[in-house]
Amino acid sequence: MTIKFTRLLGWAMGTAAFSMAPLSSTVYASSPATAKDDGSSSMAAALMLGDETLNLGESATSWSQSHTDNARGLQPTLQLDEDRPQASLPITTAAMEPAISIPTVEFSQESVPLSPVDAPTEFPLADTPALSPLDEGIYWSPARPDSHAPIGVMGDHTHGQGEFMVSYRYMYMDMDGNRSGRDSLTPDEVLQQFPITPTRMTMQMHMLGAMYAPSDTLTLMAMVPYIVKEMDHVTRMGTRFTTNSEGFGDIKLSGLYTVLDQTRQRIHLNVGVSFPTGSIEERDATPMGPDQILPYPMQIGSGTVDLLPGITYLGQAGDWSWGAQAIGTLRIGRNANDYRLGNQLALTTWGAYRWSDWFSTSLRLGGRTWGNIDGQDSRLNPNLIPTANPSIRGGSQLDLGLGLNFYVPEGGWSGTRLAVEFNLPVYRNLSGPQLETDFSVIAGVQASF
Ligand SMILES: [Cu+2]
Repeated sequence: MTIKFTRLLGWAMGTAAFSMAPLSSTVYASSPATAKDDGSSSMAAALMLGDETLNLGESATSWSQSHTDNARGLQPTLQLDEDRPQASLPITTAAMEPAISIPTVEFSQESVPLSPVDAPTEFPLADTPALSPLDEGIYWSPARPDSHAPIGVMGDHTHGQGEFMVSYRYMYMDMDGNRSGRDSLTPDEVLQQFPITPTRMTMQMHMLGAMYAPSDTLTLMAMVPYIVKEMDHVTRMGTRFTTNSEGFGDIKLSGLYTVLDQTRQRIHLNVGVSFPTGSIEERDATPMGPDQILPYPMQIGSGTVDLLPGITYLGQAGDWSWGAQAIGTLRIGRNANDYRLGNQLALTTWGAYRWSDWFSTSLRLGGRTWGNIDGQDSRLNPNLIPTANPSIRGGSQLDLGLGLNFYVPEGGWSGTRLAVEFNLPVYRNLSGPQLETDFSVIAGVQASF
């Protein structure tokens, strides 16, 4: 059997109409077919998707090879019949159902254009796992500096099957001065209501994170925080004092489950649980005595098992990307000290621009609303200091965040990320007197394997 194709064969597949953006695809033989010693023949084929060329590899007489590790997850099969110049190249992808299929064509020494094939207008997730494209194309791309949300957003992205990621974040939060409702309060104004007032608090958090994807649709995430708190106070008598606490906080485990991956957009569900590993027994010296139980904001953990349900949306177009996330914190029961911190709802949305393949900037709006404390630690006197009063702990805040994301696109450190985000409040409405957050900075490094 000998089949000789002495020139390239151009196969035009026509235009595929996708639901978001038109995309044209062309499959062509990228090398002449040649006869092999064992009597089979082979040729190489390539697929053009939009502006890109994807090498499908070299094929034998009857050849089928999985390419799920390449950019599109294509599984082409090229067959050259033995006695006549005929080939078929059905192309299936795991995320396309039905598959785009190029019909069997007869071709000769001349180029043979194919008649246009109707592509499906949408790509529902098939039974097979979603793809993890390594490059730009019809799917959302993880290989961009802006494919991770601003570093202050957690659980923003998923991973391809078998991928590991470790991360370290450092967060610094500065709370200077008190507020009630939308109005600032001076220390003297707070001292008219309470004998002691906090004047300033700082919180630092070191957070270690790990992610692992057992499949393309499920990513598991663990986060372990180490928290350092410091609070300055003044009393009616003019005495100033500072309390400190630090330790490992509540460990969070989450599953991120992809429910949509099409036309360069993704949606995943966040299902998380926070475990009460952080201390609610922090003590320090105060004017009341040398080893006093500290008020609620100085404790390290919540003391309760907290559910963290959420949903995350991501999109990309050209050099722009965007996203949004809603995450709730639902606390279950009461802790060992007979209280429960307020539930919380965090909503955030961001836009990012990719200036190069290694650098992007982002602007983010982050809103948060949280409730008062239910119950109370009987060792704390709610009339002594606002931070010990469970009924003035709730509030709402809106922050504007400016983020920088750096990404190593290739080489030995490929996939490593460095990011920083500065957040400034644009709206604060606190049940108070309560310390107000004036700014926060988050920096992080992430490495994938
Ligand atoms: Cu990750």
